[in-house]
Amino acid sequence: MSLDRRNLLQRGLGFAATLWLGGCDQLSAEPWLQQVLGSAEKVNSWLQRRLAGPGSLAREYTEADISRQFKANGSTDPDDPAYRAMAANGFADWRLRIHGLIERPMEFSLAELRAMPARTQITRHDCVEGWSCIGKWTGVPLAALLDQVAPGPRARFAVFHCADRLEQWDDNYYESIDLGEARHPQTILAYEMNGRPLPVPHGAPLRLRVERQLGYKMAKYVMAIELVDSVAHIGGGRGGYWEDRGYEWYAGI
Ligand SMILES: Nc1nc2c(c(=O)[nH]1)N[C@H]1C(S)=C(S)[C@@H](COP(=O)(O)O)O[C@H]1N2
Ligand SMILES: [Mo]
Repeated sequence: MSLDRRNLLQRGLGFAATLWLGGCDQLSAEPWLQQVLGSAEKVNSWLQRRLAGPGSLAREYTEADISRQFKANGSTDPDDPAYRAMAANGFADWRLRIHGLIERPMEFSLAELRAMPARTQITRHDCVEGWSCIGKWTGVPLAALLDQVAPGPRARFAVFHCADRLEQWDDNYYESIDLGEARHPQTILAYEMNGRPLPVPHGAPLRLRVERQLGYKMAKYVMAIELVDSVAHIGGGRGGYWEDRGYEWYAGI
């Protein structure tokens, strides 16, 4: 993918890309870079969907590439009282609820998710604001959960409902992906980061990883997954918290 945003940056902005890969450098102060990212993004969302193919894998890295510090962004400490109570108790009472257009609505405790076959991947998280960090994620492939709940024939999207709301807005964070992306092998619900239980700033106890897309797709503090035929009736109707505020729904990198 020669027009991939990563390649574009690495070729055209070699020095910046080096910094970028080394840690979590803040490049958003550069207006010209934001322009490059903005226009590349439009090309990419078009290209990615047509050329990359449903099974293409995001690049995976080695242990040596893991960022020493991984920036936490957006909500970092939800103030919802029910969430706070669960966090205080090590999430022993937390349950992931899966509902909507499925044959078997189910709930999963953290222990049940941890007992399922896991996948670990070291990937780069790219935030639309212009920073990246590399981290190691372990969790349950979403495909395995879908197999258990059995989506019905009308189900097209998985919607992730989160525990947090950002200060200035009224609705809780939410995100959605289509079922093709949901069944992609690198789409996992992660409960570990860098070999430790997922910390609260990064979305404890469970966060989505959708490795071919930008950071805002990767819902943290996931409480429920709803299978729907359309996202029109959820939130502002554009499929996600930031999508309702103008970002692209397909946030291909
Ligand atoms: N629930 C929830 N998920 C979220 C956010 C948020 O504010 N709330 N921010 C998003 C954005 S913009 C990014 S870049 C990543 C940040 O993940 P991190 O804190 O692990 O870096 O989470 C995404 N998922
Ligand atoms: Mo982000």
